[in-house]
Amino acid sequence: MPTRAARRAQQRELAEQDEEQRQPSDEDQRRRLPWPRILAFGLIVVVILGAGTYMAASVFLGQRGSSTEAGYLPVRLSMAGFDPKVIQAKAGEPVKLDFWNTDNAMHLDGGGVHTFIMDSQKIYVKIPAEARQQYEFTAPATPGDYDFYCNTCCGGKASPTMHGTLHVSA
Ligand SMILES: [Cu+2]
Repeated sequence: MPTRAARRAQQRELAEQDEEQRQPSDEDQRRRLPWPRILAFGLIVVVILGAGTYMAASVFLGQRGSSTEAGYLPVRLSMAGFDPKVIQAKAGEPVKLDFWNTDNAMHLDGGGVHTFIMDSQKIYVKIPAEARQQYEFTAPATPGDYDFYCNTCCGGKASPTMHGTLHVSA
């Protein structure tokens, strides 16, 4: 019969052997595991950077629409038409518009250009792709609703979405 001490020594030896046998497989796992983690980490980085870029771009475009030169009304031009569609003015007084075209050159047939045209006032303004442009003119002396439109995209003058109204009050 082995003594208790001898049995304990044997158990310790067995435990050590177990650990030795386990170690290589642990190392294998360590060698194999990082790859999915690295890929997941990379994916997260890409998603975060993408979201950050998108948000930065939105903020930038948003600023173009809200913070503008004093007295100028931001008017956005896009495939959806004019925003706002109705522009308020006082008869005979200056109308100051801050156009910003949110489409890029790849977007439209005419190289991304939108136009602001008022036949009644002989106004023709061309706003290049992804550009901002201030324009000032004098409102008609006669109160009423005056049509304006864009003729470079989406059916142009024939398309109702490409029209807007200058509402002139006395
Ligand atoms: Cu247009």
